[in-house]
Amino acid sequence: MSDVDAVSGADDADLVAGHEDQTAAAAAFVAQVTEYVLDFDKGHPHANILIAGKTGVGKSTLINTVFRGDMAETGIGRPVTQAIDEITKADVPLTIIDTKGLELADFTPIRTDILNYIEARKGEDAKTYVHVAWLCISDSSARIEDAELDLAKALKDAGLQVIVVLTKVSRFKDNPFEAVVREQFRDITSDIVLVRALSQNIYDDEDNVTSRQEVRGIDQLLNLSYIRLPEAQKYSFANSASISHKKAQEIKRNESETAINYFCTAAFAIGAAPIPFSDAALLAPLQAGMIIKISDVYGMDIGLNNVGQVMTSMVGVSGAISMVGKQIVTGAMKLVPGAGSLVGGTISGTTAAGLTKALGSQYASALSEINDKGKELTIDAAIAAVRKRIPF
Ligand SMILES: Nc1nc2c(ncn2[C@@H]2O[C@H](COP(=O)(O)OP(=O)(O)OP(=O)(O)O)[C@@H](O)[C@H]2O)c(=O)[nH]1
Ligand SMILES: [Mg+2]
Repeated sequence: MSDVDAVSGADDADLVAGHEDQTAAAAAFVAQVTEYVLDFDKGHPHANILIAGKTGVGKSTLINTVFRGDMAETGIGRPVTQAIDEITKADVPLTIIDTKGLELADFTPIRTDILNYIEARKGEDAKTYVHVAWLCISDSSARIEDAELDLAKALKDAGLQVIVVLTKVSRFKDNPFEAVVREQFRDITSDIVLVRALSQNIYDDEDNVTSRQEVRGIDQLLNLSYIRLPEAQKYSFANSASISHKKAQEIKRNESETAINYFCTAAFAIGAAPIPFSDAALLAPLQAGMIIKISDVYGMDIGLNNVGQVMTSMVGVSGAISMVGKQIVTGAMKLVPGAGSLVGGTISGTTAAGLTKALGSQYASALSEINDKGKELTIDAAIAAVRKRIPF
């Protein structure tokens, strides 16, 4: 019998606690997990993206293609001024600042609106800052308006990272309009991205479909925006991206690491003064919080009700999550080579962080594996993938 088995055997008594104790323990567990999740969210606020461009250039279409949840269609638009709409959607940690009016003859009042708005958001809190702007220009327009150049310059002067997005692009290589845009915007930004947010058929003169142009360029836009956003907003941006894009999968994997590292640091702090193994349940709410935030970044809302099921399935134990904290940690030991023998029956900060990292990494790998196979991310699929990785 290993040390771990000996220790976990001694804890079985916990599982036969009375029903009332279980309810109270479950409520306490939920409260702790919620606190961990809220703390994480505080440090990883919404990503804020301003989008500007003449009417009909494809702003809404682009938003729906890049992000999950059909943001532009199904999100809630809050009109701030005549020119500005803030679009948000529950469970997508993103604020789109949709602006309009760039085509108007007198653009001046709108420009003032936008700049005042950006300034006001600076005043509140670093979390409300708008850092990145997508200035959309239709490739087919083949000309650049003074208002577009003027707004791009003003946004840059206001401290934003301006990305010029050529929309509805047909030809990506040696695009003549791209060269014009690069030249005209050279003093403002070199971030120019060509996109096609909708696929389209190409027809010959007999109206037969001769070929099809697929959605393209979104990965470059995702990549550039991700790079340009401040660290704190990267997690939310990755979370909000539609998983159908290759780059989105990559940044989601990256940001699941951000979540894992965050919770490992918290676990290390708990074990900084080594905790007796009997207190191992202290780590379970934190690890549950981590599983929730890893799920979130993949756009999967597992919620407090299912997190226990996912965790216990990972470590081969069963029972109410609130009552199996120690068993979870015991199970997690099996994921960490060498952690099986607990020196003096205590968990050090390093062990606590190691266990947490092992759980998080296995879970994130399971999710990205499901995604790589092109399967839908569901809780059942996640549990099945986790079980396959860690057979008990
Ligand atoms: N073929 C093709 N059509 C596109 C593309 N992007 C947008 N469209 C079409 O262009 C039209 C306008 O797109 P929207 O996304 O509504 O444009 P918008 O910039 O949001 O327009 P406003 O909200 O009026 O300012 C729609 O019919 C879209 O289907 C694209 O990449 N390719
Ligand atoms: Mg629109």
